[in-house]
Amino acid sequence: MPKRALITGITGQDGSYLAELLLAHDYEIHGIIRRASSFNTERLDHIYEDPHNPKARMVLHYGDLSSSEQLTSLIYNLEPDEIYNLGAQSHVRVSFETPEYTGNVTGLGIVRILEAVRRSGIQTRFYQASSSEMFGASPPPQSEDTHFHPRSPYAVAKAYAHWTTVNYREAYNLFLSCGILFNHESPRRGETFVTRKITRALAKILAGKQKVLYLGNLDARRDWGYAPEYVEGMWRILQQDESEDYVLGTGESHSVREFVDEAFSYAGLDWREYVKIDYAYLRPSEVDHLLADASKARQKLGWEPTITFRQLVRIMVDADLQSEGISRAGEGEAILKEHFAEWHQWNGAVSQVLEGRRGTANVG
Ligand code: NAP
Ligand code: G4F
Repeated sequence: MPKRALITGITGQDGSYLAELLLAHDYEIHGIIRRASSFNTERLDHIYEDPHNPKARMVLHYGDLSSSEQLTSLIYNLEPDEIYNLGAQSHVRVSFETPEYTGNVTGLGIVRILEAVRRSGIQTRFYQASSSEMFGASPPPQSEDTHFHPRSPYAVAKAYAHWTTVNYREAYNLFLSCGILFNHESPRRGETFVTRKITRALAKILAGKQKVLYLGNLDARRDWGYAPEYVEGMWRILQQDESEDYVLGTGESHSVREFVDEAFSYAGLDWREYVKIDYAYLRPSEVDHLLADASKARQKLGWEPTITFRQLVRIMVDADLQSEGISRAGEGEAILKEHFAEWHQWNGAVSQVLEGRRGTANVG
């Protein structure tokens, strides 16, 4: 019997990569998607199978983390072997504008899932997408033992969800694990996170569609890795004998300025001619420096990211150049070939997603 997984946030960056990885491991996947007035399954369309096909291994269901109704019935009816809670209002800057909504979805959503797990009595393994943002003002490097000092409504909500997961594990002896993941990026990264904002703007500048890139704090430092390697880490966390929490990150940090410089110079431009500061992008309270100490994941999971900062930038720039119809410098494709097995090559992972059969992967 194939394993059955339930994924919240399947339409997001990580959800789409995780779905691909689990399909490659022969899972049956159930994903929860939000009802929207326009299509929101762009990242999944390339792996979508018509549900009329009895062999379809990915099924999508409408639901929302702000309401128990569908979460509870899916957990009772599907009895998944594994549940990955990736759904969230995940944008830090936006959480300052929508703190109550962020608390409800990113924080309280976990209780709706864990109550259903506990009350149903099913045997399942649960993964919570915790975040390095929870470390906030705590100085680097940050590990599983580092004190949380959250600096945004998003981070506060994630800390609530994290401790709720730990509490349910201790109180009810359930298999519940948290991955405390540092920033991970890809061509599928949401367009308003800084890395993707930079690589997209660069491509548009080269295409003659944009003149200026407005950014906020260039001094912030992040530990940026490549998202497909992180979903492999999530999966490994749930394959362990014991449920525990793990930090995943590269152990190397760079400033936003360094990211801009690396991207623009790869495309042969001087970023200083295009980037301007817009104070609207500054945050009421900032996280200055995130840097992972992922030694526990290395030792216990055998997990170690292989894509370097330089390679990550090249993959992302190449993908955005391709989506603007500009011939890419070309290192991105070779990097994927060198680092990944069949499930993650340029054609399937990037080109097919860019071609986008927008909206085929919809229920209803
Ligand atoms: P993402 O691209 O923003 O995806 C978020 C997902 O959550 C989307 O599928 C979104 O659906 C869904 N969602 C939002 N509100 C929801 C709601 N009310 N009910 C149900 N689903 C909802 O985020 P990501 O980068 O893939 O990250 C995955 C998870 O890891 C998130 O929980 C994030 O906070 C966490 N995390 C991410 C990073 C990172 O660097 N990427 C690091 C640490 C932790 P729509 O497509 O409809 O918007
Ligand atoms: O790309 P960002 O918006 O990511 P941030 O805030 O680090 O959060 C991401 O990573 C977390 C893990 O640590 C996740 F939990 C979370 O869900 C999300 O995926 O901003 C990165 C840095 C910040 O310091 C920000 O102030 O870039 C700085 N920045 C400078 N200019 C900007 C901009 N960020 C954005 N989004 N837009 C700018 O124009």
